[in-house]
Amino acid sequence: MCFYLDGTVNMYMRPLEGVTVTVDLEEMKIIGFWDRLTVPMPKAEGTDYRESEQKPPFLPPLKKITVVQPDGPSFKIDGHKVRWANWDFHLSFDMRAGPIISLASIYDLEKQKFRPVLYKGFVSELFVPYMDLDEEWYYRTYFDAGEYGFGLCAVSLEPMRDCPENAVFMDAYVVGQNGKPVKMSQIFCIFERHAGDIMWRHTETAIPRTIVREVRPEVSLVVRMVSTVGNYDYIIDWEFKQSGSIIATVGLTGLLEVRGSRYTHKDQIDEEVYGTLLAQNTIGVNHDHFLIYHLDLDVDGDSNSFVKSNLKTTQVPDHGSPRKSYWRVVSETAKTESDAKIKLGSKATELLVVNPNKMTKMGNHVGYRLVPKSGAGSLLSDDDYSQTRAAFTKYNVWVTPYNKSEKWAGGLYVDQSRGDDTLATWSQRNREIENKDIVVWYTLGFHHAPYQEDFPLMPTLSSGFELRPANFFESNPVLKVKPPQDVMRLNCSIFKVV
Ligand SMILES: [Cu+2]
Repeated sequence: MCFYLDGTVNMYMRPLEGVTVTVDLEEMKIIGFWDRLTVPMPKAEGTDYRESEQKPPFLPPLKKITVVQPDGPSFKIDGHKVRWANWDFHLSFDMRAGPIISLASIYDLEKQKFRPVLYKGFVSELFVPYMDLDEEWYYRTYFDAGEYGFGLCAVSLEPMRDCPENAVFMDAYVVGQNGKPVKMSQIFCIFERHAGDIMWRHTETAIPRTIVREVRPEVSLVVRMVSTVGNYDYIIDWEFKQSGSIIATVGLTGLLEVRGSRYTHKDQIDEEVYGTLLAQNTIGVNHDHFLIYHLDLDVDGDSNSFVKSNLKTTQVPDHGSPRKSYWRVVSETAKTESDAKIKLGSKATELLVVNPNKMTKMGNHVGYRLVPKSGAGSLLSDDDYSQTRAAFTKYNVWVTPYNKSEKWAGGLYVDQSRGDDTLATWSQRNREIENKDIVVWYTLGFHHAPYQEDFPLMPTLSSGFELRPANFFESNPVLKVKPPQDVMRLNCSIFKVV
């Protein structure tokens, strides 16, 4: 393929469509040329490029600079307001939801202003049903936010262990049983993450006698809370990237809920035990963890639409091309709530929230994509009592018009609820959601069939989703990020094994 190179090495962004050159790589000669828009050309004269062997690139030696962030944190906290890099958002604490991220907006260098992205985001409910029918187990279908208080179960974070050395901690306050405020210390930590990942890179090896390499390391900001709801520890992270992405991650660790058993070996088991024999007389019971996030996106304004972009396989008629098939994007704007109920995994779909009133210079609607990391949904039947109460797990994605009373997906009063005030019941009204202030509800699920390594305390298992700009910026917003000073990271050997 041919690319326009004049003055740049960024060849792949400047293709010359329709021009094809055939090169014999053994001979290193051009043996054919075709411009499909004009009359086919005869074979070109061969040109020998062998003399143009590349020389190794010159790379300066790494400088070693000790101490991470010697001048203190790179972000500012003013009350609930957090300001870091190109992001600006509020962080608050809720007894039921834990962290609430609101008014998140990102600075657009080209437009020279902050543009809104996420009006409000939080964990609305958790549902943890166990798959054991025994009398003392069948009712274990926990709603960790509505029944226990996901925020109320938050625990103090340990510096240097739960959060890295550059973290700043924030306290939270709850209402005590006597109505007085009670301080919960070190509930949030906020830190800049240098995870060793790559923000973007390219090595251009196709230019004769030259190697061009540009790399930018990823640096992001993380807000973390840990909620220990009984046996389980949930690590809740909200991560902001300079590229415009917001990544929500939940890590599961802590202790399984296990049942005692007479069995000491799998061969002895001759009945349904609802789980895995993890150790002698110990069965880890099968269960799920579902977290539903309330995501009130305001993509460049509060009037938004939800778009499903389906990737459809298209068959090519005979002789149309040597290829027989390709896929194309077929977009569909959801008109009402029923159009936006999605079970992930059934087909290739891109999920977008767009602002139909704002376009890029190229004419694309500005938007944000919801990129899920897993698509687990409830496997329980609709007439199962616990499933009726947690009907929000029926779909991974729901979209509703904003309604201030619709905050808690399992209902306002969850204890002994009957499922008559859930996201699923509100959504039955099938309200219009096009070009409105909409809320996306995303159900993140884990099916947890325990394994022996989960015993006695399970290593963290994570999942999450990404809210990623989709034609929100005119081009890559982090292209002009400067390469940072080389930084030597903290030496792990200071953590001694005892
Ligand atoms: Cu689990």
